[in-house]
Amino acid sequence: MSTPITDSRARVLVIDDEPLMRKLLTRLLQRRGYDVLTAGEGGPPETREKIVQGGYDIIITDLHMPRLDGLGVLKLAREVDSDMPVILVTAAPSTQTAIDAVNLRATAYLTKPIEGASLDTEVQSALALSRLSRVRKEAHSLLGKTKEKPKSVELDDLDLALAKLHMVYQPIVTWRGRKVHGYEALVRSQHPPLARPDALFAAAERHGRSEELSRAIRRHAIVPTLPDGTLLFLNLHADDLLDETLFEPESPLAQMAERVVLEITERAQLEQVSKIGRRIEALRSLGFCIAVDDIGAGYSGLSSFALLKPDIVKLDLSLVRDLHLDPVKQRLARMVIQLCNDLGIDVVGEGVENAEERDALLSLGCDLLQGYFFGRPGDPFPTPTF
Ligand code: G
Ligand code: MN
Repeated sequence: MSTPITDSRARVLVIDDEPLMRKLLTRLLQRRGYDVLTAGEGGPPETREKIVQGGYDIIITDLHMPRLDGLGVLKLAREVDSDMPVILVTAAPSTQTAIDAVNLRATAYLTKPIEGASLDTEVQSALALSRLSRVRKEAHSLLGKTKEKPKSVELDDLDLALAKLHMVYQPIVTWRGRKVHGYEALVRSQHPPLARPDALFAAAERHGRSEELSRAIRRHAIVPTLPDGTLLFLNLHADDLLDETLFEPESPLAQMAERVVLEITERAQLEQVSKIGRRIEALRSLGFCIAVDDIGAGYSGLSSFALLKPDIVKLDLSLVRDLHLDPVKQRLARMVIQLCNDLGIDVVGEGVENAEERDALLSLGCDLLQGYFFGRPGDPFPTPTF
């Protein structure tokens, strides 16, 4: 007699284009006490429908199928339910499909011929894991304040994300000059779970690897093809100010310091960085310009002006959004811009999405502009539209 499974009558969706494999898997699973649904017989539309309909606890899918293959199934399943366990089976394993499977968080990657015992183990642990994540989700929505636990696979995710870093560049234009003033370098990763910079930074921080991430960003940001006459704007994390390598005169970044603006976000907890004034001075004497980023995002008011004595100030996009419609925002922006004019500080308006916001900034005396209206972040180096 086969071992009884704890979760009796769990439902398995078996997807395979070969009738014989479907039958084999079905028999194997039924003998172990699972209910089995099948798909694959009617081609992709039918398979898609069955996946979307739900009514199963786990998917076991063949990898190589015409049109909708196993990775396509996995992608679709992730859209339907990000925690759905999906086991891929293949007679022809390859490194690339295994990597893709990891990136899409496949639960397991099994090679045919399938052994009953290993299938059993995989299915049971997959079901337990998905139940666990459902319980956690429920607890989270019930209690509201339970912190998202870092996923167990996250360290692998972070490694993959770091291996797949790249930079995109967004133009900052001078309206008066109708030309590019500089490019802001923004980090991206091609590893989907950590593609967004905020997720990436949070994961790096949890694993104590912020410094490694920041160094990788600085390495990647420098591109020899930076167009003549333009500056490179680079975001710094507050903790980067504690990294000695940032202050090394022979570093590739310092070598081009005269063309680099280091952006320090106003959201940063700068008070916690000791001797901050001296560190900023050291950067300045290497030739870097300093910008305060995200002014108006509402963290520490204007105190960072005194601390950083910036060369450039960047107005947060929340302040720019609908600026033409909002007298309160206009007043705040006008104050910042006037103050900066008096101090000889350049102002960049960020997140400009339409002509009205552009004109509102121009009328307040802000000539340096950045936003989707002029150009989205892209491969080095996008040409803006005016
Ligand atoms: O915090 P910081 O200003 O460095 O962040 C810039 C972010 O704003 C980038 O992720 C960039 O993609 C985004 N961004 C740039 N321009 C626009 C815009 O016009 N609208 C919106 N919503 N986001 C923008
Ligand atoms: Mn920035």
